[in-house]
Amino acid sequence: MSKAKKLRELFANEKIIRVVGAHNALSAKLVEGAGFDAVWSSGLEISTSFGVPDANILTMTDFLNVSSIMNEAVSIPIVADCDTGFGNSNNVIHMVKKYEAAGIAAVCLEDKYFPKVNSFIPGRQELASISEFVGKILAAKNAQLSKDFMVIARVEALIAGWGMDEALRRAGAYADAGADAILIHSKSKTIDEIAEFAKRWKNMSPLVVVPTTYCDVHIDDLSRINIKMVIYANQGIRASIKSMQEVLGRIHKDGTSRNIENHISTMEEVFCLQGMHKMKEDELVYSSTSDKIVAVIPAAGDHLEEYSMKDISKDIPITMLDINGKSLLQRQADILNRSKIYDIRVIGGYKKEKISVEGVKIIPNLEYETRGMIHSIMCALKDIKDSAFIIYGDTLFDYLLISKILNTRRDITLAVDTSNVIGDAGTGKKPELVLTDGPVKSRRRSLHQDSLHAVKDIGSSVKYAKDNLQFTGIMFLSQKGVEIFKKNYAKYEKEYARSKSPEAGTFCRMNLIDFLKKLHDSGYGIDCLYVNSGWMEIHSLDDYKLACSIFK
Ligand code: SPV
Ligand code: MG
Repeated sequence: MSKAKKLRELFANEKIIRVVGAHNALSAKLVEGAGFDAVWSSGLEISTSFGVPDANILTMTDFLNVSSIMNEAVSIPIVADCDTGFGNSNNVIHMVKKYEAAGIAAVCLEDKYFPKVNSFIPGRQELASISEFVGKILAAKNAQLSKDFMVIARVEALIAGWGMDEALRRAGAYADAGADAILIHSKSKTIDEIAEFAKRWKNMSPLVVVPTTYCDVHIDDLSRINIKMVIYANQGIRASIKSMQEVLGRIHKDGTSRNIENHISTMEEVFCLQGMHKMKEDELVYSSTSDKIVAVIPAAGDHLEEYSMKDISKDIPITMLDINGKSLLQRQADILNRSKIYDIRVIGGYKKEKISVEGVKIIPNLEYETRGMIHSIMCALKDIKDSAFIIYGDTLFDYLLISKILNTRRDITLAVDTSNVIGDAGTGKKPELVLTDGPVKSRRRSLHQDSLHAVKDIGSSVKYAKDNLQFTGIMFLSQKGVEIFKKNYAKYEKEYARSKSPEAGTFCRMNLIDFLKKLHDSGYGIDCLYVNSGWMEIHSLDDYKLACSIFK
Protein backbone atom coordinates (compact mmCIF):
# COMPACT_ATOMS: atom_id res chain seq x y z
CA MET A 1 0.00 0.00 0.00
CA SER A 2 1.35 3.47 -0.86
CA LYS A 3 2.12 5.85 1.99
CA ALA A 4 -0.43 8.29 0.54
CA LYS A 5 -3.10 5.60 0.78
CA LYS A 6 -2.02 4.85 4.34
CA LEU A 7 -2.47 8.50 5.21
CA ARG A 8 -5.87 8.56 3.50
CA GLU A 9 -6.89 5.62 5.66
CA LEU A 10 -5.78 7.48 8.77
CA PHE A 11 -8.00 10.39 7.69
CA ALA A 12 -10.89 8.00 7.12
CA ASN A 13 -10.43 6.58 10.62
CA GLU A 14 -12.29 7.88 13.68
CA LYS A 15 -9.15 8.63 15.66
CA ILE A 16 -7.17 11.86 15.66
CA ILE A 17 -3.90 11.52 13.68
CA ARG A 18 -0.76 12.21 15.70
CA VAL A 19 2.25 13.54 13.80
CA VAL A 20 5.69 14.66 14.98
CA GLY A 21 8.31 16.85 13.31
CA ALA A 22 11.65 15.41 12.23
CA HIS A 23 14.66 16.51 10.21
CA ASN A 24 16.62 13.38 9.31
CA ALA A 25 16.34 9.60 9.14
CA LEU A 26 17.25 9.17 12.80
CA SER A 27 14.65 11.59 14.15
CA ALA A 28 12.03 10.15 11.77
CA LYS A 29 12.80 6.67 13.11
CA LEU A 30 12.41 7.89 16.66
CA VAL A 31 9.01 9.35 15.75
CA GLU A 32 7.95 6.04 14.28
CA GLY A 33 9.42 4.11 17.20
CA ALA A 34 7.46 6.20 19.69
CA GLY A 35 4.25 5.07 17.98
CA PHE A 36 3.14 8.18 16.09
CA ASP A 37 1.10 7.93 12.91
CA ALA A 38 3.17 10.06 10.55
CA VAL A 39 6.28 12.26 10.29
CA TRP A 40 6.12 16.02 9.70
CA SER A 41 9.07 16.92 7.49
CA SER A 42 9.48 20.21 9.27
CA GLY A 43 10.92 23.26 7.52
CA LEU A 44 11.92 24.64 10.89
CA GLU A 45 13.72 21.45 11.99
CA ILE A 46 15.46 20.89 8.67
CA SER A 47 16.61 24.54 8.51
CA THR A 48 17.87 24.30 12.08
CA SER A 49 19.74 21.09 11.31
CA PHE A 50 21.47 22.90 8.44
CA GLY A 51 22.21 25.83 10.76
CA VAL A 52 20.22 28.38 8.71
CA PRO A 53 17.06 30.42 9.46
CA ASP A 54 13.65 28.96 8.67
CA ALA A 55 13.07 31.58 5.97
CA ASN A 56 13.31 29.80 2.61
CA ILE A 57 17.08 29.92 2.74
CA LEU A 58 17.28 26.25 1.76
CA THR A 59 16.05 25.21 -1.67
CA MET A 60 13.25 22.83 -2.60
CA THR A 61 15.89 20.23 -3.46
CA ASP A 62 17.42 20.52 0.02
CA PHE A 63 14.03 19.90 1.65
CA LEU A 64 13.06 17.16 -0.78
CA ASN A 65 16.32 15.29 -0.20
CA VAL A 66 15.74 15.22 3.54
CA SER A 67 12.06 14.24 3.12
CA SER A 68 13.06 11.37 0.82
CA ILE A 69 15.72 10.11 3.21
CA MET A 70 13.17 10.14 6.04
CA ASN A 71 10.61 8.42 3.86
CA GLU A 72 13.04 5.61 3.12
CA ALA A 73 13.88 5.22 6.81
CA VAL A 74 10.33 4.72 8.10
CA SER A 75 7.19 2.87 7.14
CA ILE A 76 4.77 5.58 8.28
CA PRO A 77 3.72 8.39 5.90
CA ILE A 78 5.61 11.67 5.56
CA VAL A 79 3.69 14.94 5.54
CA ALA A 80 6.05 17.48 4.02
CA ASP A 81 6.12 21.12 5.04
CA CYS A 82 6.63 22.82 1.67
CA ASP A 83 6.41 26.42 2.90
CA THR A 84 4.89 28.56 0.15
CA GLY A 85 5.66 26.05 -2.61
CA PHE A 86 9.11 27.51 -3.37
CA GLY A 87 7.84 30.19 -5.78
CA ASN A 88 4.65 30.62 -7.78
CA SER A 89 2.22 28.04 -9.18
CA ASN A 90 4.83 26.86 -11.72
CA ASN A 91 7.15 25.96 -8.89
CA VAL A 92 4.26 24.24 -7.11
CA ILE A 93 3.59 22.00 -10.13
CA HIS A 94 7.24 20.99 -10.29
CA MET A 95 7.32 20.48 -6.52
CA VAL A 96 4.26 18.19 -6.43
CA LYS A 97 5.67 16.03 -9.22
CA LYS A 98 8.96 15.64 -7.37
CA TYR A 99 7.47 15.01 -3.91
CA GLU A 100 4.89 12.54 -5.15
CA ALA A 101 7.53 10.67 -7.14
CA ALA A 102 9.64 10.44 -3.98
CA GLY A 103 6.80 8.66 -2.19
CA ILE A 104 5.83 11.54 0.09
CA ALA A 105 2.22 11.09 1.21
CA ALA A 106 1.19 14.74 1.52
CA VAL A 107 2.50 18.25 1.03
CA CYS A 108 1.49 21.30 3.02
CA LEU A 109 1.48 24.76 1.41
CA GLU A 110 1.10 28.00 3.38
CA ASP A 111 -0.55 31.16 2.12
CA LYS A 112 2.38 33.53 2.69
CA TYR A 113 4.63 35.32 0.23
CA PHE A 114 7.86 33.73 -0.91
CA PRO A 115 10.27 34.00 0.88
CA LYS A 116 8.36 33.22 4.07
CA VAL A 117 9.62 33.62 7.62
CA ASN A 118 8.82 31.16 10.41
CA SER A 119 5.39 31.92 11.87
CA PHE A 120 6.74 32.62 15.36
CA ILE A 121 9.10 35.39 14.22
CA PRO A 122 7.55 38.79 14.95
CA GLY A 123 7.32 41.41 12.21
CA ARG A 124 7.06 40.52 8.53
CA GLN A 125 4.31 37.91 8.10
CA GLU A 126 3.03 38.79 4.64
CA LEU A 127 0.02 36.93 3.26
CA ALA A 128 -0.43 36.12 -0.40
CA SER A 129 -3.74 37.09 -1.97
CA ILE A 130 -6.49 34.50 -1.83
CA SER A 131 -6.58 34.24 -5.61
CA GLU A 132 -2.84 33.64 -5.90
CA PHE A 133 -2.93 30.90 -3.26
CA VAL A 134 -6.05 29.30 -4.73
CA GLY A 135 -4.07 29.14 -8.00
CA LYS A 136 -1.35 27.20 -6.21
CA ILE A 137 -3.85 24.74 -4.70
CA LEU A 138 -5.43 24.15 -8.11
CA ALA A 139 -1.99 23.68 -9.67
CA ALA A 140 -0.97 21.23 -6.97
CA LYS A 141 -4.14 19.11 -7.18
CA ASN A 142 -3.88 19.06 -10.96
CA ALA A 143 -0.24 17.99 -10.90
CA GLN A 144 -0.63 14.96 -8.66
CA LEU A 145 -0.79 11.57 -10.38
CA SER A 146 -2.46 9.34 -7.81
CA LYS A 147 -5.80 10.14 -6.25
CA ASP A 148 -4.41 9.40 -2.79
CA PHE A 149 -1.69 12.06 -2.66
CA MET A 150 -2.86 14.85 -0.33
CA VAL A 151 -2.46 18.62 -0.44
CA ILE A 152 -2.93 20.44 2.85
CA ALA A 153 -3.59 24.20 2.72
CA ARG A 154 -2.19 26.17 5.63
CA VAL A 155 -3.98 29.33 6.69
CA GLU A 156 -1.69 31.98 8.23
CA ALA A 157 -4.31 34.73 8.72
CA LEU A 158 -4.35 34.30 12.53
CA ILE A 159 -0.53 34.38 12.62
CA ALA A 160 -0.46 37.59 10.51
CA GLY A 161 -3.14 39.21 12.68
CA TRP A 162 -5.78 39.43 9.96
CA GLY A 163 -8.53 38.04 12.18
CA MET A 164 -10.92 35.14 12.42
CA ASP A 165 -13.23 36.15 9.54
CA GLU A 166 -10.30 36.38 7.13
CA ALA A 167 -9.01 33.00 8.31
CA LEU A 168 -12.40 31.39 7.68
CA ARG A 169 -12.79 33.10 4.31
CA ARG A 170 -9.40 31.83 3.20
CA ALA A 171 -9.95 28.31 4.52
CA GLY A 172 -13.26 28.16 2.63
CA ALA A 173 -11.65 29.29 -0.64
CA TYR A 174 -8.83 26.74 -0.30
CA ALA A 175 -11.22 23.90 0.51
CA ASP A 176 -13.29 24.86 -2.52
CA ALA A 177 -10.13 24.77 -4.66
CA GLY A 178 -9.65 21.14 -3.67
CA ALA A 179 -7.38 21.22 -0.59
CA ASP A 180 -7.71 17.89 1.20
CA ALA A 181 -7.33 19.43 4.66
CA ILE A 182 -6.87 22.85 6.25
CA LEU A 183 -4.00 23.56 8.63
CA ILE A 184 -5.16 26.45 10.78
CA HIS A 185 -2.08 27.92 12.43
CA SER A 186 -2.14 29.97 15.63
CA LYS A 187 0.45 31.51 17.94
CA SER A 188 -2.05 32.03 20.72
CA LYS A 189 -1.12 30.78 24.19
CA THR A 190 -4.52 29.10 24.56
CA ILE A 191 -6.70 26.81 22.45
CA ASP A 192 -9.54 29.36 22.36
CA GLU A 193 -8.70 30.83 18.95
CA ILE A 194 -8.46 27.39 17.34
CA ALA A 195 -11.63 26.27 19.13
CA GLU A 196 -13.56 29.25 17.75
CA PHE A 197 -12.25 28.59 14.25
CA ALA A 198 -13.15 24.91 14.48
CA LYS A 199 -16.64 25.74 15.73
CA ARG A 200 -17.35 28.14 12.88
CA TRP A 201 -15.70 25.84 10.33
CA LYS A 202 -18.38 23.23 11.01
CA ASN A 203 -16.18 20.34 9.90
CA MET A 204 -16.33 21.37 6.25
CA SER A 205 -13.02 19.59 5.69
CA PRO A 206 -10.48 17.99 8.05
CA LEU A 207 -8.58 20.40 10.30
CA VAL A 208 -4.90 20.20 11.20
CA VAL A 209 -3.25 22.12 14.08
CA VAL A 210 0.26 22.76 15.42
CA PRO A 211 0.03 23.31 19.20
CA THR A 212 3.45 24.88 19.79
CA THR A 213 2.36 27.94 21.79
CA TYR A 214 -0.81 26.39 23.24
CA CYS A 215 1.13 23.35 24.43
CA ASP A 216 -1.15 22.80 27.47
CA VAL A 217 -3.85 21.39 25.28
CA HIS A 218 -4.56 17.66 25.55
CA ILE A 219 -5.15 15.50 22.51
CA ASP A 220 -8.62 14.57 23.77
CA ASP A 221 -9.60 18.26 23.86
CA LEU A 222 -8.44 18.62 20.26
CA SER A 223 -10.44 15.56 19.28
CA ARG A 224 -13.49 17.00 21.00
CA ILE A 225 -13.40 20.16 18.89
CA ASN A 226 -13.11 18.07 15.70
CA ILE A 227 -9.41 18.45 14.99
CA LYS A 228 -8.35 15.60 12.69
CA MET A 229 -4.56 15.89 12.81
CA VAL A 230 -2.19 17.31 15.40
CA ILE A 231 1.43 18.08 14.56
CA TYR A 232 4.02 18.34 17.34
CA ALA A 233 6.25 20.18 14.92
CA ASN A 234 9.45 20.93 16.79
CA GLN A 235 9.52 19.22 20.23
CA GLY A 236 11.89 16.50 18.95
CA ILE A 237 14.65 18.84 17.84
CA ARG A 238 14.22 21.01 20.93
CA ALA A 239 14.68 17.93 23.11
CA SER A 240 17.84 16.91 21.28
CA ILE A 241 19.34 20.41 21.45
CA LYS A 242 18.84 20.59 25.21
CA SER A 243 20.01 17.07 25.87
CA MET A 244 23.14 17.42 23.73
CA GLN A 245 23.99 20.78 25.30
CA GLU A 246 23.72 19.32 28.80
CA VAL A 247 25.77 16.23 28.02
CA LEU A 248 28.49 18.07 26.10
CA GLY A 249 28.69 20.75 28.77
CA ARG A 250 29.13 18.09 31.41
CA ILE A 251 31.90 16.28 29.53
CA HIS A 252 33.68 19.58 29.01
CA LYS A 253 33.36 20.51 32.67
CA ASP A 254 34.20 17.08 34.16
CA GLY A 255 36.98 16.13 31.75
CA THR A 256 35.40 12.68 31.43
CA SER A 257 32.26 11.21 29.94
CA ARG A 258 31.92 8.78 32.85
CA ASN A 259 29.29 10.81 34.69
CA ILE A 260 26.89 11.02 31.78
CA GLU A 261 27.32 7.44 30.55
CA ASN A 262 24.07 6.31 32.18
CA HIS A 263 22.15 9.25 30.75
CA ILE A 264 22.94 8.67 27.11
CA SER A 265 21.89 5.94 24.69
CA THR A 266 24.00 2.82 24.60
CA MET A 267 26.01 1.90 21.52
CA GLU A 268 23.65 -1.07 21.21
CA GLU A 269 20.73 1.34 20.82
CA VAL A 270 22.69 3.22 18.18
CA PHE A 271 23.32 0.01 16.24
CA CYS A 272 19.64 -0.95 16.50
CA LEU A 273 18.61 2.36 14.99
CA GLN A 274 21.10 1.90 12.17
CA GLY A 275 19.57 -1.48 11.30
CA MET A 276 22.87 -3.20 12.02
CA HIS A 277 21.25 -6.40 13.28
CA LYS A 278 19.10 -6.78 10.19
CA MET A 279 22.18 -6.17 8.05
CA LYS A 280 24.03 -8.93 9.88
CA GLU A 281 21.14 -11.35 9.30
CA ASP A 282 21.04 -10.41 5.62
CA GLU A 283 24.77 -10.87 5.38
CA LEU A 284 24.45 -14.43 6.63
CA VAL A 285 21.79 -15.20 4.02
CA TYR A 286 23.03 -13.32 0.98
CA SER A 287 26.78 -13.14 1.39
CA SER A 288 27.00 -16.89 1.77
CA THR A 289 29.05 -17.66 -1.27
CA SER A 290 30.51 -21.08 -1.73
CA ASP A 291 33.41 -19.75 0.36
CA LYS A 292 31.36 -19.42 3.51
CA ILE A 293 32.76 -21.36 6.42
CA VAL A 294 31.17 -22.16 9.75
CA ALA A 295 33.25 -23.02 12.79
CA VAL A 296 31.85 -25.74 15.03
CA ILE A 297 33.37 -26.00 18.49
CA PRO A 298 32.27 -28.96 20.62
CA ALA A 299 32.60 -27.83 24.23
CA ALA A 300 29.87 -29.80 25.96
CA GLY A 301 31.90 -32.09 28.20
CA ASP A 302 33.29 -31.37 31.64
CA HIS A 303 37.00 -31.65 32.36
CA LEU A 304 36.62 -33.14 35.78
CA GLU A 305 38.50 -36.34 34.98
CA GLU A 306 41.73 -34.31 34.82
CA TYR A 307 42.73 -34.08 38.48
CA SER A 308 45.00 -31.05 38.18
CA MET A 309 42.14 -29.00 36.69
CA LYS A 310 39.38 -30.24 38.98
CA ASP A 311 39.04 -27.09 41.05
CA ILE A 312 39.44 -24.71 38.16
CA SER A 313 37.03 -26.39 35.79
CA LYS A 314 34.38 -27.28 38.36
CA ASP A 315 32.24 -24.17 37.88
CA ILE A 316 32.84 -23.33 34.24
CA PRO A 317 33.07 -25.21 30.99
CA ILE A 318 36.68 -25.38 29.82
CA THR A 319 35.81 -23.16 26.84
CA MET A 320 35.27 -20.23 29.24
CA LEU A 321 38.62 -20.72 30.97
CA ASP A 322 40.19 -17.32 31.51
CA ILE A 323 43.54 -17.02 29.77
CA ASN A 324 44.99 -13.73 30.86
CA GLY A 325 41.78 -11.75 30.67
CA LYS A 326 40.14 -13.48 27.71
CA SER A 327 38.28 -16.73 27.63
CA LEU A 328 39.64 -19.63 25.60
CA LEU A 329 36.57 -19.38 23.36
CA GLN A 330 37.13 -15.66 22.85
CA ARG A 331 40.72 -16.37 21.83
CA GLN A 332 39.50 -19.02 19.37
CA ALA A 333 36.87 -16.60 18.01
CA ASP A 334 39.45 -13.82 17.58
CA ILE A 335 41.66 -16.02 15.39
CA LEU A 336 38.69 -17.34 13.42
CA ASN A 337 37.37 -13.81 12.87
CA ARG A 338 40.80 -12.79 11.64
CA SER A 339 40.47 -15.59 9.09
CA LYS A 340 37.07 -14.11 8.09
CA ILE A 341 35.11 -16.87 9.81
CA TYR A 342 32.30 -15.14 11.65
CA ASP A 343 29.70 -17.87 11.99
CA ILE A 344 30.93 -19.64 15.09
CA ARG A 345 28.77 -22.23 16.84
CA VAL A 346 29.82 -23.69 20.13
CA ILE A 347 28.07 -26.77 21.48
CA GLY A 348 27.45 -26.38 25.17
CA GLY A 349 26.53 -29.00 27.75
CA TYR A 350 28.26 -28.85 31.12
CA LYS A 351 27.58 -25.38 32.65
CA LYS A 352 26.50 -24.17 29.24
CA GLU A 353 24.76 -21.14 30.76
CA LYS A 354 28.22 -19.77 31.55
CA ILE A 355 29.21 -19.66 27.87
CA SER A 356 29.11 -16.15 26.52
CA VAL A 357 31.19 -14.61 23.78
CA GLU A 358 29.79 -11.89 21.58
CA GLY A 359 28.78 -13.14 18.15
CA VAL A 360 29.20 -16.83 19.06
CA LYS A 361 26.05 -18.97 18.86
CA ILE A 362 25.48 -21.54 21.56
CA ILE A 363 23.94 -24.84 20.53
CA PRO A 364 22.81 -26.99 23.44
CA ASN A 365 23.56 -30.68 23.71
CA LEU A 366 21.41 -32.10 26.51
CA GLU A 367 22.84 -35.61 26.10
CA TYR A 368 26.46 -34.67 26.64
CA GLU A 369 26.79 -36.88 29.70
CA THR A 370 25.78 -40.09 27.96
CA ARG A 371 26.97 -39.57 24.41
CA GLY A 372 30.32 -39.06 22.71
CA MET A 373 31.65 -36.00 20.98
CA ILE A 374 30.44 -36.83 17.47
CA HIS A 375 26.87 -36.35 18.71
CA SER A 376 27.79 -32.91 19.96
CA ILE A 377 29.33 -32.05 16.62
CA MET A 378 26.24 -33.29 14.78
CA CYS A 379 23.99 -31.04 16.91
CA ALA A 380 25.59 -28.15 15.03
CA LEU A 381 26.53 -29.79 11.75
CA LYS A 382 22.99 -30.94 10.96
CA ASP A 383 21.96 -27.36 10.10
CA ILE A 384 25.07 -26.45 8.13
CA LYS A 385 25.22 -26.51 4.35
CA ASP A 386 28.54 -24.70 4.01
CA SER A 387 32.07 -25.81 4.68
CA ALA A 388 32.98 -26.19 8.31
CA PHE A 389 35.88 -26.15 10.68
CA ILE A 390 35.58 -28.53 13.59
CA ILE A 391 37.79 -27.42 16.44
CA TYR A 392 38.02 -28.98 19.88
CA GLY A 393 36.85 -26.67 22.64
CA ASP A 394 40.10 -27.01 24.57
CA THR A 395 42.43 -26.22 21.68
CA LEU A 396 44.28 -22.99 21.00
CA PHE A 397 45.74 -22.34 17.59
CA ASP A 398 47.31 -19.60 15.56
CA TYR A 399 46.22 -17.77 12.45
CA LEU A 400 48.80 -19.47 10.23
CA LEU A 401 47.52 -22.94 10.99
CA ILE A 402 43.99 -21.90 10.03
CA SER A 403 45.18 -20.29 6.77
CA LYS A 404 47.22 -23.35 5.88
CA ILE A 405 44.36 -25.77 6.35
CA LEU A 406 42.03 -23.41 4.48
CA ASN A 407 44.28 -23.59 1.46
CA THR A 408 44.07 -27.38 1.24
CA ARG A 409 40.52 -27.47 -0.10
CA ARG A 410 40.08 -31.21 0.36
CA ASP A 411 36.85 -32.74 1.61
CA ILE A 412 38.07 -33.94 4.99
CA THR A 413 41.36 -32.53 6.20
CA LEU A 414 42.88 -33.05 9.62
CA ALA A 415 45.71 -30.94 10.96
CA VAL A 416 48.19 -33.48 12.37
CA ASP A 417 51.30 -32.73 14.30
CA THR A 418 54.58 -34.20 13.12
CA SER A 419 56.64 -33.26 16.13
CA ASN A 420 57.18 -35.73 18.96
CA VAL A 421 53.88 -36.94 20.22
CA ILE A 422 53.39 -36.09 23.84
CA GLY A 423 53.10 -39.48 25.44
CA ASP A 424 50.42 -41.10 27.42
CA ALA A 425 52.31 -40.54 30.66
CA GLY A 426 50.60 -40.49 34.02
CA THR A 427 47.28 -38.64 34.02
CA GLY A 428 47.78 -37.10 30.55
CA LYS A 429 45.05 -37.42 27.99
CA LYS A 430 45.66 -40.09 25.36
CA PRO A 431 46.80 -38.45 22.14
CA GLU A 432 44.62 -39.22 19.15
CA LEU A 433 46.93 -40.94 16.71
CA VAL A 434 47.09 -41.06 12.95
CA LEU A 435 49.11 -43.04 10.44
CA THR A 436 49.51 -41.61 6.98
CA ASP A 437 51.05 -42.65 3.68
CA GLY A 438 53.64 -39.89 4.11
CA PRO A 439 56.83 -39.76 6.15
CA VAL A 440 56.01 -40.37 9.78
CA LYS A 441 59.37 -39.81 11.34
CA SER A 442 59.02 -36.95 13.74
CA ARG A 443 61.47 -34.12 13.50
CA ARG A 444 61.96 -30.87 15.24
CA ARG A 445 62.57 -28.86 12.15
CA SER A 446 60.95 -29.78 8.87
CA LEU A 447 60.13 -28.54 5.45
CA HIS A 448 57.35 -30.38 3.72
CA GLN A 449 57.17 -29.97 0.01
CA ASP A 450 53.85 -31.57 -0.04
CA SER A 451 52.38 -31.46 3.43
CA LEU A 452 49.16 -33.30 2.59
CA HIS A 453 49.06 -37.05 3.11
CA ALA A 454 46.27 -39.58 3.12
CA VAL A 455 45.21 -41.35 6.29
CA LYS A 456 46.23 -45.00 6.41
CA ASP A 457 44.81 -45.63 9.84
CA ILE A 458 43.39 -43.56 12.62
CA GLY A 459 42.18 -43.80 16.21
CA SER A 460 42.49 -46.55 18.76
CA SER A 461 43.76 -49.13 16.27
CA VAL A 462 46.93 -47.07 15.79
CA LYS A 463 49.44 -48.29 18.32
CA TYR A 464 51.18 -45.65 20.32
CA ALA A 465 54.68 -45.19 18.97
CA LYS A 466 57.02 -42.26 19.20
CA ASP A 467 56.93 -41.48 15.55
CA ASN A 468 53.19 -41.55 15.08
CA LEU A 469 51.35 -38.35 14.29
CA GLN A 470 48.91 -36.65 16.57
CA PHE A 471 45.54 -35.23 15.55
CA THR A 472 45.40 -31.61 16.75
CA GLY A 473 41.65 -31.47 17.15
CA ILE A 474 41.42 -29.10 14.17
CA MET A 475 39.66 -30.37 11.09
CA PHE A 476 38.28 -28.80 7.94
CA LEU A 477 35.30 -30.12 5.99
CA SER A 478 34.38 -28.87 2.53
CA GLN A 479 30.67 -28.67 1.68
CA LYS A 480 31.00 -32.21 0.37
CA GLY A 481 32.83 -33.21 3.57
CA VAL A 482 29.94 -31.85 5.64
CA GLU A 483 27.52 -33.87 3.53
CA ILE A 484 29.65 -37.01 4.00
CA PHE A 485 29.51 -36.49 7.76
CA LYS A 486 25.75 -35.96 7.83
CA LYS A 487 24.94 -38.84 5.48
CA ASN A 488 27.12 -41.38 7.29
CA TYR A 489 26.09 -40.27 10.76
CA ALA A 490 22.45 -40.81 9.80
CA LYS A 491 23.36 -44.20 8.30
CA TYR A 492 25.21 -45.41 11.43
CA GLU A 493 22.45 -44.12 13.65
CA LYS A 494 19.92 -46.21 11.74
CA GLU A 495 22.15 -49.30 11.68
CA TYR A 496 22.80 -49.22 15.40
CA ALA A 497 19.19 -48.49 16.23
CA ARG A 498 18.25 -51.75 14.46
CA SER A 499 21.12 -53.94 15.60
CA LYS A 500 21.51 -55.62 18.93
CA SER A 501 25.28 -55.82 18.51
CA PRO A 502 27.57 -54.58 21.27
CA GLU A 503 28.67 -51.95 18.77
CA ALA A 504 25.34 -50.20 19.31
CA GLY A 505 26.56 -49.03 22.70
CA THR A 506 29.82 -47.83 21.25
CA PHE A 507 27.90 -45.70 18.79
CA CYS A 508 26.46 -43.74 21.70
CA ARG A 509 29.90 -43.02 23.07
CA MET A 510 31.49 -42.44 19.67
CA ASN A 511 34.05 -39.67 19.52
CA LEU A 512 35.15 -37.74 16.47
CA ILE A 513 38.21 -39.94 16.01
CA ASP A 514 36.09 -43.14 16.11
CA PHE A 515 33.77 -41.65 13.53
CA LEU A 516 36.71 -40.74 11.30
CA LYS A 517 37.98 -44.29 11.65
CA LYS A 518 34.62 -45.65 10.46
CA LEU A 519 34.61 -43.25 7.52
CA HIS A 520 38.13 -44.31 6.61
CA ASP A 521 37.24 -47.99 6.87
CA SER A 522 34.23 -47.35 4.63
CA GLY A 523 36.57 -46.01 1.94
CA TYR A 524 36.29 -42.24 2.38
CA GLY A 525 39.52 -40.36 1.76
CA ILE A 526 40.80 -38.36 4.71
CA ASP A 527 43.76 -36.05 4.27
CA CYS A 528 46.25 -34.89 6.83
CA LEU A 529 47.96 -31.55 6.78
CA TYR A 530 51.36 -31.81 8.44
CA VAL A 531 52.10 -29.13 10.98
CA ASN A 532 54.64 -29.02 13.76
CA SER A 533 53.62 -25.90 15.65
CA GLY A 534 50.82 -23.38 15.99
CA TRP A 535 48.49 -25.17 18.35
CA MET A 536 48.14 -26.51 21.86
CA GLU A 537 45.44 -28.14 23.92
CA ILE A 538 44.59 -27.19 27.45
CA HIS A 539 44.08 -30.36 29.33
CA SER A 540 46.13 -30.14 32.49
CA LEU A 541 47.11 -27.39 34.88
CA ASP A 542 50.56 -27.32 33.25
CA ASP A 543 48.94 -26.71 29.86
CA TYR A 544 46.88 -23.92 31.40
CA LYS A 545 49.95 -22.31 32.96
CA LEU A 546 51.78 -22.56 29.65
CA ALA A 547 48.86 -20.91 27.80
CA CYS A 548 48.77 -18.09 30.34
CA SER A 549 52.50 -17.53 29.88
CA ILE A 550 52.09 -17.35 26.09
CA PHE A 551 49.16 -14.90 26.04
CA LYS A 552 50.52 -12.03 28.09
C1 SPV B 1 7.59 23.88 10.75
O1 SPV B 1 7.75 22.94 11.56
O2 SPV B 1 8.46 24.21 9.97
C2 SPV B 1 6.34 24.61 10.73
C3 SPV B 1 5.55 24.68 11.92
O3 SPV B 1 6.04 25.17 9.72
S1 SPV B 1 5.90 26.11 12.73
O4 SPV B 1 7.29 26.17 13.05
O5 SPV B 1 5.07 26.05 13.92
O6 SPV B 1 5.54 27.23 11.89
MG1 MG C 1 7.56 25.36 8.36
